[in-house]
Amino acid sequence: MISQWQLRAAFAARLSDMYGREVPAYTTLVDVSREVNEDVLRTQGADAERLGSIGRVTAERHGAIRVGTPGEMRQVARIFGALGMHPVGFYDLREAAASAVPVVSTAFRPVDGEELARNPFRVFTSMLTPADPRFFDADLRSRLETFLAGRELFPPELLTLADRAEAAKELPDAEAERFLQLAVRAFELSTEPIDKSWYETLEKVSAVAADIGGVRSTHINHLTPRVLDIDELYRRMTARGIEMIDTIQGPPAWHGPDVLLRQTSFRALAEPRAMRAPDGSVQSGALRVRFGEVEARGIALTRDGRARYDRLLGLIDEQLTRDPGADRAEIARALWAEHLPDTEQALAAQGLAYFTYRVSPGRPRDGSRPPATVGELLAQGWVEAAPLVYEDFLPRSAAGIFQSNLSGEGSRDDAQAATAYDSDWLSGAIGREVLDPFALYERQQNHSLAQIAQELELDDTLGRRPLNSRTQ
Ligand code: OOG
Ligand code: NI
Repeated sequence: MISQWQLRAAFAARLSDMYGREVPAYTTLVDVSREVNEDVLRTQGADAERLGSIGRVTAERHGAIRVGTPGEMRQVARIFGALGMHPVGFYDLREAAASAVPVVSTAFRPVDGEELARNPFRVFTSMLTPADPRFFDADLRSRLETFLAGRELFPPELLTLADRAEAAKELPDAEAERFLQLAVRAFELSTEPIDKSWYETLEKVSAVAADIGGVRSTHINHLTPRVLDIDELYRRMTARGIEMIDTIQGPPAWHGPDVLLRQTSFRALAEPRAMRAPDGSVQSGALRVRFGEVEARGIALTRDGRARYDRLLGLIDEQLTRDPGADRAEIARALWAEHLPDTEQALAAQGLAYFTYRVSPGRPRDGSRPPATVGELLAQGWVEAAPLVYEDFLPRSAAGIFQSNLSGEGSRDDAQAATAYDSDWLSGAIGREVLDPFALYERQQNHSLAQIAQELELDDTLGRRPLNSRTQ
């Protein structure tokens, strides 16, 4: 029998093999990431593994796919459900992007600590919004919806096996093998000829719309390894002659703890694709739809911490508007130093980041009673904190990744009212609850606090009240 996490790990590994065969620069990215990680481990020792074991980090990948309809989204959810991955978070990239990115998204990922430690494979999954009149007029919308309704992304056999794996949380060896083959095949780039004029019609509105709705299949568009020093990775990739986008997105490099997520990418390479002309003849064309991305992960921020991060992004924008020639990273570093505490202890004490706590092996054993707040327990050496790694994505960065790979701006008519989508709408469309990432981190943190309360015979509200308060 192959268990759910083994299926997930095997799927991630096979997808990586497939992508490496098809996109050679990805292999370079993985090799350089491994070298950087080994160097960081050598120089930092145990500290390098503070946000995940080297085993986890080396195997860690996120992929991205795009689908066209709620029905396709429901099918994707069944395939990822088989792998123990659940929809987490709602991202509205229509609003986060300046150019035409007509999609809303979620990320499928494992949600509990043990499963994440075994293999945290996640997939950023976007769904086209043909009903949004800012991008699609009534005629194009109806042609697009008809086209999407007529395609089949996933064979019924794959979906049946997926349901079986999800229900039993495992599959017999032969069925697991078949499931993995079919699942990897579903995310390969298709060789079927593309209807050139239809593709180009959509491309005028948005390259993303063409990538999703201009073809009869879906594909992984990037597969992202995790690196422990993304600035060093950027330097080494550039030295190897691979042209990266000009920034690292997300928080700046600074002297304090890494928080959230930093990402950078290289632009999609032109790949030969068969195109069918209106007269029926098939010619060879080229499309840029698959690119490379790499990321460094930091500590998960609480709602307060995240609000501060978002406010800092706003301040960076303001300063850049006042002084367009200024260096973005410099501005960001200065703002970070001014507005974010630069130690894990301070992030914890101010309730800005998530940690799990455990009773310290070196706690006082002189018969004294432990203090009643987490802050005091930490300060007096009764408990230790371990940071929770950020397992999710950032809408601004995601929009930046989409945009860095668009050849044109596309078009969008902001005089039209947007069609509203939110997390509840997406839950209904998928038929599964889209989970709130903050609630998941909080649950992990509170679970650890409840355990401490039990071990130290403290008031059991410890896990349910603010970190430095004595009563609820
Ligand atoms: C997804 C872009 C978002 C990330 O890492 O933020 C993403 C896409 O291009 O389909 O993967
Ligand atoms: Ni990505």
